[in-house]
Amino acid sequence: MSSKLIFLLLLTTLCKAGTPDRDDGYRLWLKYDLIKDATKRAAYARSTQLIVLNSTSPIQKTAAEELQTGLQGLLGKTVPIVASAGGKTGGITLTTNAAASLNSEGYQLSNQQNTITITGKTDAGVLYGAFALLRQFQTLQPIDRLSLTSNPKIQHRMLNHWDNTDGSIERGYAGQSLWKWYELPERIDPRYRDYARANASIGINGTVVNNVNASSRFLTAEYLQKVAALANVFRSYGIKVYLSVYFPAPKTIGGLKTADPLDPEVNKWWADKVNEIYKFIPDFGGFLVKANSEGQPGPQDYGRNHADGANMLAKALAPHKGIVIWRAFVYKADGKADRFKAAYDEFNPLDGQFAKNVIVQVKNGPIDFQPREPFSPIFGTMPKTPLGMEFQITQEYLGFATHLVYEAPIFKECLDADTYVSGKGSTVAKVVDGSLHQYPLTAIAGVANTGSDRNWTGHPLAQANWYAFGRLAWDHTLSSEAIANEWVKMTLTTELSSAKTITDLLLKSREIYVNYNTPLGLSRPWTGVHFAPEPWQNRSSRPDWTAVYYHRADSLGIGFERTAKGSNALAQYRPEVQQQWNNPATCPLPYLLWFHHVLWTQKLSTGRTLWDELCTRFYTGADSVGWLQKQWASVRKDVDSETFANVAGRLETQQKEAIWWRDAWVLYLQEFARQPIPAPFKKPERSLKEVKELVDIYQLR
Ligand code: BDP
Repeated sequence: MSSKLIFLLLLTTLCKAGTPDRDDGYRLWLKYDLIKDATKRAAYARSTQLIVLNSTSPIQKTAAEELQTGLQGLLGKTVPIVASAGGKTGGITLTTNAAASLNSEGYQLSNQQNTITITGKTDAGVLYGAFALLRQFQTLQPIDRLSLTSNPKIQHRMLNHWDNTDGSIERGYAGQSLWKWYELPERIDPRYRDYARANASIGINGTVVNNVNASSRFLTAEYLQKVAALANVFRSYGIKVYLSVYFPAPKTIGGLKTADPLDPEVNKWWADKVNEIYKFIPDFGGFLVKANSEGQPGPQDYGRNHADGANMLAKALAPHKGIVIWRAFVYKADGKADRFKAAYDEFNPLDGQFAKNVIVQVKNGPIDFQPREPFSPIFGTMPKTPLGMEFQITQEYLGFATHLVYEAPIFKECLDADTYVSGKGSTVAKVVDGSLHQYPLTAIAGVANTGSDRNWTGHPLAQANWYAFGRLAWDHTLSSEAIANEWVKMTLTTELSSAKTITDLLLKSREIYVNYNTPLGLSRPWTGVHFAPEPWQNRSSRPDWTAVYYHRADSLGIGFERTAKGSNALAQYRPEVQQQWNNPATCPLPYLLWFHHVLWTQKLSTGRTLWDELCTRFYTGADSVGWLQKQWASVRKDVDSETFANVAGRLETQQKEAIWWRDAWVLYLQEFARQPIPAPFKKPERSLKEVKELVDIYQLR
């Protein structure tokens, strides 16, 4: 071989090693690629010569092994796990200390004379500490003076999977269910462990494995064995399993004539069933229940209320320390009523009536995971009932897997909202973390966006949403920006300027989406696949499942009047909150049409009329997708080629769809507003009829 050829070959290999290449996204944020900077590696190597594990706890063993795996990749060396340091310094010691001033899952990291100690009060604390330490390395933080204490603010940090027995996922956009029911319990897909690792690394400690629209089959012995097999994998990662239950199961699989929660036989059936579950899964977490909601049966079918239903299940679970998570997502098929008010109206009168091991899980907004909603008025108004938060990570209303929407700002907007229930500063976060009302039980759930796609979430950047949910569930005071930046560095690139560009693009993505999809407080929760807007949709089996019910566009204006002039839903909030939203002239624009029916010709604080402002938002929103594309193109050199191309392709689709959605709204609304598209924007190239056809084709797919 000529020396020239050898040189060329060498050059190609070097270039390949230097440029990230072909990453399928499977490893998520736990990539552990070799840290490029040799000085950094050497600095880290000084304190990572040993992993000292002096415990037989399976969770601590997991912690040690995770550290070993992580360090192997990041530093390129095998770090031995030993039972004792034998007087040597320069290692990592894992330890529990029951007296440590930490809460039960918190951890402390310290580095003294190049010896790192990870302290937890419990084994789980040690595991979270181990991942936190790895995060320090992955994000290239200095560790010589490491001194960090962190406690989760919420006890139950959970994913809710809306997965069915046939492998489908309700509102899932990343393939089929991760759980291969047909292979379980005999075959354990290695992916279950990787799922658990990812969750544990961000502090998630519970998983509801099946859909809230639950099949009774999950309560049969056949399925309990399958669920137990999953629990066996998750246990050493500190994760408990929960099941969604079908309320009439005593009838469907128990052979009883009723599922009345006050019936003694029904009570006995549930008690026996729960005992059986705990035989299969000794650390089973409990039940999640959707009842008397969207056609699901529940206690009201027997003239009982939600508390009766929840308490009956709670009684069965209490001896095993299991909990009931009862959902507040309810509304009746009443076209005259305001769906906004339904959950509060049903649940608020029940405050204080739930058993001790019940937590009521409330969606962040009063309607249904819209791109922007005001916080649910239930938060803050049930001081005697622990309230858990339900966020949606899967992008049901956020463009599925083709639109980029980084969700931390959605979660934060709700958590940071002030309920004013005990004066200024009574944020939703303080309700949910229990600090405001001293709730004995606290919980936060995210409806998962995971699936069988190789990269777990379909859109590669949607991994950031799973990550952000976990980080905020642990500590809601973290900023959206800090979380995004951390995720980018762990997942995509540690090159500072590209990491900053991607962080910035993530942070702006939600507002861009809102602009071309639901600006100024529009919403679109009507029935269907929930992808493209169909503002013309006016027929459905229920009036509150039509588009026109929500936007209320007419020849005068648009928006849902929820002040005293309309449904008066605003009265469900504290006066201080009402004051912010009550007056259309001062109501913040993002919430305007949530609460007011506003004239097309009304001048807004921007100086434009409502019609012009709507158009401006629709058009600039759609145009901004072009900006996202440009930003993404600029990071090409620092992002691996497969991920780069994957995101670039999706952004291209997003651009196309954003224009289509903008056109759907403006062309439809123009028929009411009867005004031209304001300059400098150009009339859509297609007609309303053409847009409708496009949507119809999509729905058929
Ligand atoms: C809606 C979804 C529906 C769910 C329901 C729920 O469209 O598929 O079953 O919420 O949360 O967002 O129960």
